[in-house]
Amino acid sequence: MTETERNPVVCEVVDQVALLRVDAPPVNALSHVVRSGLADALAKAHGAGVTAAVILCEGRTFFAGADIREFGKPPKSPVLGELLQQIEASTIPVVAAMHGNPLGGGLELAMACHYRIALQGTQMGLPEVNLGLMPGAGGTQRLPRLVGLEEAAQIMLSGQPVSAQHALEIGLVDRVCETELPAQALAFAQELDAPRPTGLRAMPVFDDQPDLLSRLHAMVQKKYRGLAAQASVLECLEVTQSLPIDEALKEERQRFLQLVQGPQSSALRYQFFAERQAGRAPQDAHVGEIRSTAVVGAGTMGSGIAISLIDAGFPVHLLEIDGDALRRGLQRIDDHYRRVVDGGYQTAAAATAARGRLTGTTRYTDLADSDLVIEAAFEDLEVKRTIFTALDEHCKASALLASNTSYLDIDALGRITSRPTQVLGLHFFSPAERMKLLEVIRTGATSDAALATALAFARKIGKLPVTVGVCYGFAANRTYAAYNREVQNLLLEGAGIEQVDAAMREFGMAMGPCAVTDLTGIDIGVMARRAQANRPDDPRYFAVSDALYNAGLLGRKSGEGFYCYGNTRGASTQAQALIDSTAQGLGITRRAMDADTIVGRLLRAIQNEAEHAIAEGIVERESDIDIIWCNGYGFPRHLGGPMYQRSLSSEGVT
Ligand code: 3H9
Repeated sequence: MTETERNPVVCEVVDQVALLRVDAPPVNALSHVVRSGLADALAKAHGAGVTAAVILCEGRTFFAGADIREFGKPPKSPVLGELLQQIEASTIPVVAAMHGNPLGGGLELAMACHYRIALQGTQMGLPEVNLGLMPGAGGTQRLPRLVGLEEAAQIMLSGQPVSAQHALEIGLVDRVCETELPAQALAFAQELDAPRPTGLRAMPVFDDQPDLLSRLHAMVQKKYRGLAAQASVLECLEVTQSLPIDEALKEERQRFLQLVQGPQSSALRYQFFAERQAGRAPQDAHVGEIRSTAVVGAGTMGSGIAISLIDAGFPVHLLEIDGDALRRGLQRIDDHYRRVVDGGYQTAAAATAARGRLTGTTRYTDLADSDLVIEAAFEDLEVKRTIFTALDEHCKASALLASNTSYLDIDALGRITSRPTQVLGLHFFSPAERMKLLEVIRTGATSDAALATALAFARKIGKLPVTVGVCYGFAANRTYAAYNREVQNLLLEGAGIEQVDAAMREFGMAMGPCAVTDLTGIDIGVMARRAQANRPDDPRYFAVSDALYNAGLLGRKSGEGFYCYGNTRGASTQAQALIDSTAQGLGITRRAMDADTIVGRLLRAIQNEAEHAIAEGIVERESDIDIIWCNGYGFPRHLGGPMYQRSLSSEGVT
């Protein structure tokens, strides 16, 4: 700790128990100043003749992990592992009193304590894999000793947190309290008479669970293919089985350090900070309260949006133009809840509670009290104009009016209302109830307060918002169209359908672009382009899609598109013949193409279009494009995104 750094750790002695309170906002990350403050406070507690010590945190959470901003910098003593060994070796029992999100190094610290008490509602875990890392301060050794190998592997490989209740059931915590964590932790500490050596329990071994290791290997191969962190977690569990704990901890640290320096962790850490930056509200903007909401349009998108809102606890009026359309929408929503309950994804009680928050209506007057209305009607400017005129007439003056349009001019929609400052776009991705990405579209007139309110709301419904400006297709569809346009160029120039898809899958995309187009339907893009005012005057422009559309090859919905979906599978010979004849008609000389060329050209297409969008002020920063691609279009997060890839190649890294 330097002299200018505030010591975030305060130690007070209450009834012979040392309370070590840490206050390092926003999330009590275990930075150097926190680690050294804790080490000093613990040493002092020992000298104060106390019978036990309790470590607890102020603010919203117990330590949310190591300080990610310190990764890649030279480590400063005490490193986390050293502090944890000091805690574990303490001659007085140490109790971790947890609330909020004890994660990563935070949970590792708690596991080095002799006892753990958690406030109801606490979510704890080892999410290092989400940053391309593995636990590096004893997590791989202490967690299996507490909860067994299978549960520990599950927690570390998935990176998913577990609830306080579950933690109690598996032995990760000793007690769960409903309220008053500090007082409860103090009382708990006073009951103790000796430290319990958690770290020195015997390590469970794979030999006692014959098929566990092979199941875990199969999982890593299949579910986490190509991910260095998950592979490393499993290898570490395997090779440390027979090592004494000190050596096992060294082995773990080595692997952790290797991962920190690796390309996947760099990309994932970049993603972590980019995600938080993308939806940042304008400074000092007033965040309004959203209590009641409405969705206009009960089609697939509208229903999905309504589900997202009611699942997050918001009451929703779902409006349709007539009773039949409304019934169909409500039926779709009921079907969704039946599926998720049957599949075990949601409890029946939670589904019933969510469904109870939804009211169907055909009357705009029912929307009078809504704080936010999201229009998700047919993609036609005239239809949307009519809706916005009605909304402006019936909704209270303070209500925000949002459109879920994918392409249309939201400035124009704002202008027909009496409140253009409160009009914006909320562009959900399909399926809206599952996809995290949300483009928040700010028009030229949207106020800072309206934007900040929409961004806060987006977070509350569990979405990942990215703020963009108004242009045809905004940032996501605009760059995706550029990608798709280049796919068509490649097909015309000689690349095969399966070859393009295989190259992109091999690169890491969740699906190849031709298969995606078949899934969404070739007609969707054709219709959108036909409605486009300034269609580029280029005969190649989506010539392949037009040819397939004219021949009735619409994709999965028609049984054939780029691929066949009937008895015969694989690329459609008819589609290939149409591509060949279109290329011939355009006088294009076809040539063989390799995977590197395909990947390189497709990435450049995205990057170039993104450059234009940034230059026009539609997108603020390159990382926003990466967030869009990784969360909207299946770009692998561990590769950082298309713009991140470009920054690597300009540095000569790839
Ligand atoms: C680890 O622990 C390795 C160890 O095994 C071994 C070490 C040797 N560090 O997300 P929010 C910032 S790896 C630094 O918006 P929420 C974040 O950038 C770590 N900063 O809040 C943001 O800053 P800003 C394992 C961090 O309430 C602010 O805090 N731990 C860290 O929606 C608020 O964050 C993790 O992976 C950090 N560790 O969610 C946990 N965490 O305001 C990562 C957050 O300037 N964190 N910040 O944008 C999270 O999952 C969420 O932040 C959390 C709160 C759930 C805690």
